[in-house]
Amino acid sequence: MTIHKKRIVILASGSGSNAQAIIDACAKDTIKGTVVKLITNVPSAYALERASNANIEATCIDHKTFADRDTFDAALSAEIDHAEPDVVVLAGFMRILSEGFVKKYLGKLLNIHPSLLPKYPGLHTHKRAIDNNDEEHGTSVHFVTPELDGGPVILQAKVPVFEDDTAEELASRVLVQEHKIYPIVVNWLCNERIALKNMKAYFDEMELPECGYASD
Ligand code: NHR
Ligand code: GAR
Repeated sequence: MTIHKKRIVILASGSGSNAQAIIDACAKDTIKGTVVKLITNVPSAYALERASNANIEATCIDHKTFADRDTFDAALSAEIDHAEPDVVVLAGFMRILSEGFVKKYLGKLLNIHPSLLPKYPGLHTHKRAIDNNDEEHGTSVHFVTPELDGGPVILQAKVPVFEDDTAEELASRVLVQEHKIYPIVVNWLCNERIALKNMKAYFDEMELPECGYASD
């Protein structure tokens, strides 16, 4: 049987180290997929260079040049659809997406969020974990639904928080884990082992618990 590689589009806003981890995993065949396009909303995002270095089509759709969120989302969606993706990956993508956009890609759209969801949806998660004296922190890969960072969790990874941690130190400890778990989950979606049904995440047809596959 021929396995058709899934077509992956990555959306990023910054450095793109998670995008790089996914690009590398595709190159090594640990993800049965091909990154066909990378799109940023920020012209200076280093993610664009990473994509061109890997001979992947890279485009910027600068949200600042659009009158409102809906026209930005429409342009973004048109650019994505051009690539005919099976999987759309948010990798450090920093714009909230409209309900219409999310519904169009429901079940194909993944995000990695730097906290142990449902803790700390939204921004500044590392600082919030430190300010609350949390002993552990981490990252969550989830299906994207219209509720911001509220979609069902597929996999999480934990890291310790040390007493004199700065937000930057904690962020880089979290990133190391992100680079490990995101390619795993992207591969699961490429292999159709995970699915979104009735806003719940399933793994091999089994409903996943609130904290995803590796919950304790
Ligand atoms: N869109 C929907 N509908 N649902 C989700 O779960 C989404 C989403 C878009 C992005 C990533 C998310 C994260 O992992 C994500 C999940 C940006 C913001 C934000 O407030 C919040 C969460 C996430 C991404 N963005 C500001 C905005 O006005 C801009 C902030 C900035 O540019 O620095 O869009 O954390
Ligand atoms: C990652 O830690 C990701 O979880 C987080 O930004 C970083 C991006 O790093 N995402 C968000 O905060 C989304 N709001 P990268 O650009 O090097 O992949």
